[in-house]
Amino acid sequence: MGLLEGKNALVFGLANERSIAWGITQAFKREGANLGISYAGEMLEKRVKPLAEQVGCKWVEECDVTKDDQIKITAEKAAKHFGKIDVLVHSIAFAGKDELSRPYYETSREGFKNAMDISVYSLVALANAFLPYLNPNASIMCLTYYGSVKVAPNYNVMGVAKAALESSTRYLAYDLGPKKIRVNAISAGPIRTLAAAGVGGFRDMYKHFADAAPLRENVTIEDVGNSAVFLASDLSARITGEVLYVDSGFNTVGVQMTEKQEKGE
Ligand code: NAD
Ligand code: 0WE
Repeated sequence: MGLLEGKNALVFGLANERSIAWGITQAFKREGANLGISYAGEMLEKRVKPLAEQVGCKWVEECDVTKDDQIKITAEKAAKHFGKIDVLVHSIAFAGKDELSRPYYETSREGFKNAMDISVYSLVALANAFLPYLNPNASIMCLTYYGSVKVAPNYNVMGVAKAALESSTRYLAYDLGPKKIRVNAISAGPIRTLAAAGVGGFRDMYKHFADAAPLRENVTIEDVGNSAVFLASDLSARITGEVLYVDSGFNTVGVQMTEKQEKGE
């Protein structure tokens, strides 16, 4: 028996087979969930539809989370197709190129608003719109990154957005707790996805991560998928408002040294 047998799970933020959303979708499928997939932009349709087919997903809807009307329509369509929803995954973030390459103090008002709107407010908007259709014991989750807590060079406004996303996770968890709906965040280590492509210095940061993390390994979308199964399932029944690190232990290390330095060579 799969851990998510009979649960209706919606995943937002699938772009391609490298997406964290894809790792989560596949893990949910393995555990027996009924899947729904949402993506943004017509351009992604030809990439997302074949992936949805691979996991036998019949509900594939386009939804730009900056549009209140699209979110509302998507929630209504989901309710019509699934009845009630048990799991909602938010795997969405965006900041303009300038915001991720120029110094943080040069962040424009528009760039700041846009990053916060897509990467933070969208979780609030989705929770609100889907609330009437969520089962008791439902689980909502989002994806975050350590750049919310400590400075990750160039992550800039995204770090500020992730701090707000993690805080939103706690406030949503507080509000929805009495309804027995849980809200958590997964803080993943760096993964080579579309959102990481073309990020200046990502390659070196990715390599450094595996050298510095206690487990000495990079994180995969499969790793994140498995942790998402835990947060989606009743195994995590009393866990809410939490940030779960899936990062090979990287965040626990305060002073980083190379093996040579450790040995005093
Ligand atoms: P990805 O590019 O595959 O996914 C990001 C998704 O956001 C895309 O599907 C994109 O279409 C969607 N999106 C952007 N604007 C949108 C909008 N207006 N409406 C709806 N969807 C929109 O990259 P990913 O790395 O899988 O990112 C997924 C999540 O994981 C993000 O929240 C990201 O911040 C987080 N995360 C990524 C890493 C990493 O290293 N890749 C690490 C930790 C956390
Ligand atoms: O959350 C993310 C990705 C966020 C992201 C990435 C991009 C690149 C392309 C949001 N918006 C955009 N917009 C683009 O135009 N990560 C955790 C991956 C990531 O992104 C970084 C990182 C890491 C790690 C950006 C700068 C520095 C480090």
